[in-house]
Amino acid sequence: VTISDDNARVAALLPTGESVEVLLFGATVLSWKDAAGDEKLWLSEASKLDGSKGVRGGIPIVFPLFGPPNADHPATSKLPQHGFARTARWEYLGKSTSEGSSSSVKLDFGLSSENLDDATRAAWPYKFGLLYSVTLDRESLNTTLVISNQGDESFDLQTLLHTYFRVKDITSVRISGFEDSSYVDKVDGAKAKTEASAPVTFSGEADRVYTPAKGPGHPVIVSDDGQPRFRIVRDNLDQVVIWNPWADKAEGMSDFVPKSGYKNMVCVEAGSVKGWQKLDKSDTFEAAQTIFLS
Ligand code: TA6
Repeated sequence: VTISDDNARVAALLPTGESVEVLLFGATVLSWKDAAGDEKLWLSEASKLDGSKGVRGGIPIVFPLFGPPNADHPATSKLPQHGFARTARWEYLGKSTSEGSSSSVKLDFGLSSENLDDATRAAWPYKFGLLYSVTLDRESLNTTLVISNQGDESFDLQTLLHTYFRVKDITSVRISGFEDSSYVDKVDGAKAKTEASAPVTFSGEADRVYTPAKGPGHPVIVSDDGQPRFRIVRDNLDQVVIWNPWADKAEGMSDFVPKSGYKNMVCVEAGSVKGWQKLDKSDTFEAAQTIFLS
């Protein structure tokens, strides 16, 4: 495990060559490479890496709300879109490793109320703790988030892992796992729809919130160029958001570079974003995704 000179990033490398890199702002996974050095995640060349904005790429953590703040949910209505976890500076808590034929490394990160600035604490005055573990092995990357209520008051939460996958060609991407599943189509006026049995394909902007009918244990498979590339298994994350901004929306995002990058990325985001999870005093909510290389 190496820690960058400016104390901004933590990187880990397995003896077999796989690697992962995490930015302390947001505990954002910036890079995940296989043994051949091939990058699995997309990262904009103009991403802000100083906490002034969420990273445009990698795996930003969404907490405690998904999407824009809304007066309908007063407790989170003063927070920025997707919450504060993706911009706050997390603490690196250490690593654990297992060696041998199934070598792996786990990096732990923490964020709690005490780490937040005064303005954020005023906007969302709850006492909480987040423990985020990033585990790399030869075939997969697991990210596990444990959310605990450390105060006396209950709070509501939504959370999501906003994973930007790197793909060769968005027009050849197929995503399966949503058979007969209901979804909300944000590009089409937030209409409620049901997916047919065919895999999801892309020919324009897509922004959909699926609730996969077969539950979180049933994998979502991302294929690219005719090959299955990623298999995503979820734990306690009942929704999957699919997002690609396409050309016009990419043009409008100052931190999205190159502008043609929408052809090489697709966001497949495991989350708990329908309604709210209520966390009572001393309770915890644990959620995870494991991405296997297919
Ligand atoms: O997860 C999809 C989404 O909520 C989209 O609606 C889109 O706006 C995207 O996330 C990026 O949001 P951001 O706040 O990072 O610009």
